[in-house]
Amino acid sequence: MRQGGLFITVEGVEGAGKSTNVQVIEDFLSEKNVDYVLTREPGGTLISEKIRNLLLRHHEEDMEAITELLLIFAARAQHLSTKIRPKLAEGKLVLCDRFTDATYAYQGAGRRCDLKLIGQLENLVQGSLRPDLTVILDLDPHIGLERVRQRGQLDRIESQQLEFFQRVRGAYLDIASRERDRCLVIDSSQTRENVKNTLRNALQERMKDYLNE
Ligand code: T5A
Repeated sequence: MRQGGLFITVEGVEGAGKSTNVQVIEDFLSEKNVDYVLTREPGGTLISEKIRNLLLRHHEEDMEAITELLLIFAARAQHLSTKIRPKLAEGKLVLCDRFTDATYAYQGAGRRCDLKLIGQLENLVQGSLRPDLTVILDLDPHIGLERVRQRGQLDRIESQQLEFFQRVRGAYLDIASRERDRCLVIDSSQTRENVKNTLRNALQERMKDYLNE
């Protein structure tokens, strides 16, 4: 891994425990005295958060898949220019709750948008920037959706059918099997404590060069 700025992303289906485990990663980084910035997608800046709101709210008219895809990349372009790139350039570690793997999983596999088009937008908006490390919290969407339902009302994307989330999960696992060096898959069906310990041990191993340990 390169020294200085480091880009870590966290992914998974709904209810896989991203928020729960982003906190585990933050605790780990704080213990190691790493200077990090936490952010999220869609969102992370004033304008990108407005786009997030547009994406997650229910509307009286259906949103076209291409509209959703372009809004996500619009939010990402703003986020990259005003936050992610500047923070990486300062040498900070950027921890981002979801990034472009989510676009391949949700818009690509879920909504069946053209993967080639997603790749073109990725290159246009990101240039060569890709995450250094991606934590994929893997969970059967049956369990994930049940966890989310218990939390309250479902947003526009959470309201999709189970098959949609099965395709999303499959896409994440495909990405992980193609990019083993970048992706770290954690079984999120374990207890919170076991997920936490597995994740901490894996981070310790994957980040030892960066941490100089
Ligand atoms: N999106 C995003 C796209 O479609 N394309 C894109 O390119 C991008 C970037 C918003 C939405 O945007 C879509 C995907 C999403 O639908 P989000 O806010 O990150 O993205 O969406 P959520 O998946 O809803 O994220 P949350 O943070 O709300 O949910 P989490 O992080 O998956 O789950 P968390 O930690 O809140 O846990 C859910 C519940 O489960 C419990 C927790 O306590 C909580 O109640 N839990 C466990 N229960 C039992 N055992 C465990 N091990 C547990 N871990 C957590």
